[in-house]
Amino acid sequence: MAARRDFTRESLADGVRAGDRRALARAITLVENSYPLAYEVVRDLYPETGRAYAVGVTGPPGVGKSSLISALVRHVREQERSVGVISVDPSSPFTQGALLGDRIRLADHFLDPEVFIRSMGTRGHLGGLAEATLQALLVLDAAGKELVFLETVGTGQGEVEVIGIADTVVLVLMPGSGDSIQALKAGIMEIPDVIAINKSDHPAAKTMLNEVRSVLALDTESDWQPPIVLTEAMRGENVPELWEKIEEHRAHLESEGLLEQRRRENLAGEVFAVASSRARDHLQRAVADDPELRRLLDEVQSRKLDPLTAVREIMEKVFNLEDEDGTRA
Ligand SMILES: Nc1nc2c(ncn2[C@@H]2O[C@H](COP(=O)(O)OP(=O)(O)OP(=O)(O)O)[C@@H](O)[C@H]2O)c(=O)[nH]1
Ligand SMILES: [Mg+2]
Repeated sequence: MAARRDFTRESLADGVRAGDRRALARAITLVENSYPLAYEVVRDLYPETGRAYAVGVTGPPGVGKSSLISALVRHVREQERSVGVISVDPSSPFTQGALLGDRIRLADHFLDPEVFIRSMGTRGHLGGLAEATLQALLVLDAAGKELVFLETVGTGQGEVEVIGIADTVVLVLMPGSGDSIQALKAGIMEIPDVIAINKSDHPAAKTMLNEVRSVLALDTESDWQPPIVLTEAMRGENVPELWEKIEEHRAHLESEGLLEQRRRENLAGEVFAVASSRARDHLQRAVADDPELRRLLDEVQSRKLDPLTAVREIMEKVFNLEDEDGTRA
């Protein structure tokens, strides 16, 4: 899927600006495969972004994130708002694999020209999923999507970079998501802005609600107490209420000037996340390609050289860095 003849840097950027589906699809495919043209187009579009509101939806596998997003999309479409959905599946090596399940659940919206849905797996990204997600979000933003939902599977840490660009983060749990409760309690998982306990048709939903409440009660300092909504995505139960809570969070951020602050922090975080991921790749490649650096690793493994000395030498050689390895007195 190379950049085809029919799109140039200018025509692709213009197509995205006009919200043209074919241009959008092409731009995101290029983003996904780290094509230089995608980089140039996002660079051209970037000054026009910052208008879309990004809602991150995270939670353990199978809790109903896609189903809830589908229901939320239905709800906001009644208000005539244009929507983008990026569904990120870090466990899927193939985009197609990631697509299949979500396709079925989001299929209701495929005929709606104001809804653009895209799944992304890990294939093809040189810069990792955080980079691809950020770029895809910027493309949808430039295309004038008012709302963008970012879905990613998460149990605490790995998803942070993907979801870290969201303005409002919704954590979806279901009866039986005990591990997530533990992760919240232990502070491994960040407290989200809104919590949905989905599959409320399940008999243990109320128990789950109480458990989540008791964990949140531990935090009395924050000026925003995350609301908890019991939902049933399949029947659209309490979906308007969930959307209302998301809107309330947005209003909270906007009224206190916190949205601007959060976005600045998110963008800085993304720059560091992407740069770190690239630096790591560069380091791994450099070590793999350099027999002398590989020998340092061997020596550590055979206990001839201590790890920090190896780190120091590798950093010096690969990044020209000295004294950055914590070995200072
Ligand atoms: N009983 C019940 N089942 C639900 C509800 N919401 C979703 N499901 C079902 O739960 C399963 C998983 O739903 P998805 O929306 O794919 O969940 P997900 O969190 O996006 O899953 P992954 O993306 O694979 O992590 C599907 O079989 C849904 O039909 C609900 O409210 N009640
Ligand atoms: Mg899903």
